[in-house]
Amino acid sequence: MQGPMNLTRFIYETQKAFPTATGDFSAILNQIALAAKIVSLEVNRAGIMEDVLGYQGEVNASGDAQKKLDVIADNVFFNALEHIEKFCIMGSEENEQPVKLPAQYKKGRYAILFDPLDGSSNIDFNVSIGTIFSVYRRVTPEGGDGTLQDLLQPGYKQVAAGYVLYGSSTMMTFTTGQGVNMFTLDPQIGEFILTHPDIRIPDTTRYYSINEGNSANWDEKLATYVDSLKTEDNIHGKVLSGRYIGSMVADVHRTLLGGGFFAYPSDRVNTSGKLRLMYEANPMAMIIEQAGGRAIYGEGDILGIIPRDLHQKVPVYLGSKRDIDALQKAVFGK
Ligand code: AFP
Repeated sequence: MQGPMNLTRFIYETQKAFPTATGDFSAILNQIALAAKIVSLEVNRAGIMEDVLGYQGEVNASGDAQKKLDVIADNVFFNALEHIEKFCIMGSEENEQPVKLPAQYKKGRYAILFDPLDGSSNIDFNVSIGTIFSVYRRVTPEGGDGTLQDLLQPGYKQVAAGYVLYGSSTMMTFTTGQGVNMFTLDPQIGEFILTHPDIRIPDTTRYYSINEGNSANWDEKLATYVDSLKTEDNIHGKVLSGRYIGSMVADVHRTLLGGGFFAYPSDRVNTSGKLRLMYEANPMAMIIEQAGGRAIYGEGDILGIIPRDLHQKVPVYLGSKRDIDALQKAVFGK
């Protein structure tokens, strides 16, 4: 009998297929999985902790609790990754500046960016949230500390990207440039098990995903396109259902498995949208493209953007190739 394909075995077998592999990625992915398990536990306990400590109902309780979890998750990821000597510099959505690694550790060949708890305003409502990560090969000379230059690379240079979804189950999805694989945490044994190998984003869908609360500020062409999804006059030839969680990891996860598109466009108020290029858009774009989909900012691909700032925002439209092709043609004339 073949045992379950747990994450460690998957990494080991994938590594065997590349005789020149150094094992760096194995260490990185295993430590990300460890951090994800710890954050998953914290997220699951968040509601109880609030009740037990009697914070509920206090004016700032929700805001504080949410901030606390953001900081906890940030520390958990940092602590899991700082000592493995695979990185030369880190970037966290929680920190304005690049994060240097402690002096006592050797500096490695990679740079990592992570958003430790994306969608955290949803915590109060027990809605799914997630962690997003993105890995680059360093471009500064090996040996010493990395710099901003190692982090500020275009998305097509990512060597790995992934997310962890803390939902009704905890799932870890990642790509190292050879397709996308998804693992589900078995809470009984504390292991991530491969449940969705080599995911391909479907061509057909029942859904579209965008915050229609902002539609009064949208470009007219986008409004017209989204309206067409509520009639049969669209590429799917049927009325679609709107699904919008407001937690990018959860919305992209559904899009990856269920097709269609997820968008956070620019509008008259948010002229570059809301999502961060380095922490949210690039890693999700790599995953979606590796699964056969497309991810654009408008006229061009997200992965081609030359970044200028660690926290810069970018409009995002990603999903099934057919849907993004149609949206790009209708809204951006390309
Ligand atoms: P928070 O971390 O503040 O909850 O923001 C989450 C997020 O960056 C992303 O995960 C969502 O897709 C997006 O914002 C939702 O934004 P809107 O609430 O404006 O729709």
